[in-house]
Amino acid sequence: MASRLVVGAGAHTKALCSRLSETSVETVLITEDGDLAEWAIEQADLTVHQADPTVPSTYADLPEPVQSAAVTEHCEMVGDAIKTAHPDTHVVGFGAASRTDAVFDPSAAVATAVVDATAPRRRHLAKVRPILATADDLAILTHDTPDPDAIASGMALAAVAEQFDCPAEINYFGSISHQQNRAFVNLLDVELCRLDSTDAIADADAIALVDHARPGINDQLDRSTPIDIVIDHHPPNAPVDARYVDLDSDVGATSSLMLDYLDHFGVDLDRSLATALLFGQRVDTAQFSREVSVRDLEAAARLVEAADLTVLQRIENPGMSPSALDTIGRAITNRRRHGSIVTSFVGDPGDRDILAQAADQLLGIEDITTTLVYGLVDGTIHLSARARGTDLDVGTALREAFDRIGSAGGHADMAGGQIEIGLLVDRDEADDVGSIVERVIVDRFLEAIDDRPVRDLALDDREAVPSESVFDPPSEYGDSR
Ligand SMILES: [Mn+2]
Repeated sequence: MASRLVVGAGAHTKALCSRLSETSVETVLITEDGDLAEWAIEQADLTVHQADPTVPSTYADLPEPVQSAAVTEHCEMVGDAIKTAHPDTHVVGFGAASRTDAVFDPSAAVATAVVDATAPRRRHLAKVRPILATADDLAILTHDTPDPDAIASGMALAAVAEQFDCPAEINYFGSISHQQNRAFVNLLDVELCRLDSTDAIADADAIALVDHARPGINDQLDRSTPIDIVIDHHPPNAPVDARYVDLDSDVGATSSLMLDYLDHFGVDLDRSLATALLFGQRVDTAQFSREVSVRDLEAAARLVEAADLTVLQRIENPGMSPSALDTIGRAITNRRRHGSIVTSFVGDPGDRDILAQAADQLLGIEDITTTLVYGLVDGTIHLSARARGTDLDVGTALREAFDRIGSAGGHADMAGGQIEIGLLVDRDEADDVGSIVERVIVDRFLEAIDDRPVRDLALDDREAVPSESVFDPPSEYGDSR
């Protein structure tokens, strides 16, 4: 069996032995320090030879291969002695040494660790500790109809709370109906509590919002509900009020932020949590293509190692129900083209999450940059819009078109909304609901787009976008006078 040597004396060498003996390679301590040797004899995973480390004969009888050696003192002499007995051993010397294979500087490593541990982000994370350490229990609330990022973030926060012996429950309003999300919750056995009223969480000692930031906005809480913890990556539209607030829009998913908490509080990243967080990231960043940052990718690199990729594959390819396929079929058949925009009314989609998939699907049509798919469920019109390869901000377009008669908004490239049908249709027109809905929705949407809400680019970028006039025909063709 291959072995690794630790050579030296003192507390520093002792600490090193403790750490290395936890690894799978057999650790052998070579020391002249009697106290250290005595301690080492008591250790189960450690072999010790009390001998002069500076002479080759000390190493002569060690069984091959001696894979590596960490030398904490007299590096040059010890290095020579080891190399004489075992020329292939990789010798790492602490401090400067010309005859070792690699140099390790413990004080630099400690300094780096101290800098990391006291970085602004770490100092901020530490502030959630008193809340979790003193709460009797924690109600974690996702946004309505939670997406994988919200659910995974809830799971991670619950794991952190448990570290503080604070029982935590993940709650949501709305439904989990998207096939992938259902597969996610089922395959990873996620415990979630669906709420019909706010009573259940009103009793909780502490409340945390994940993947959204304000009570009553995208959840069913009263707007005045006092909130203890907020962790979110969306830029807020208004000030956020809570005892602990972590708003960080540098990342593409709340799941990326949650890995910081697991690290900081030393919570074990188990397989199902890693799989959940990776799925949360992948969905929110559209497979790492949208609003993705280095921090997301660094977190993803670690999650990939710990996650169950077979389960992730099953979650991401759950198979489509026949009725979902029918709805997408209707979205394709009923599509209406307006230049580079496609709109489609699907009637009752059965499941409103299919609207988003249909809107994605239609975006695949040649020369189409913007799609709007909408349907009617229980007297409410649900809308889903997508934009790609255009400077149009579809979230703002949807808000401008429908916010007065319902609620609508979202990102520049993906957005959604809801409108109560009663606001659009009189009772005596009830026969012709479909065509009235189509007219009102399409007219308002196209009108809002005509006002062209562009994406919020930096001013320089915005000026660089070609103006419409570039595409006008030259005047000699258009003007005959
Ligand atoms: Mn998110």
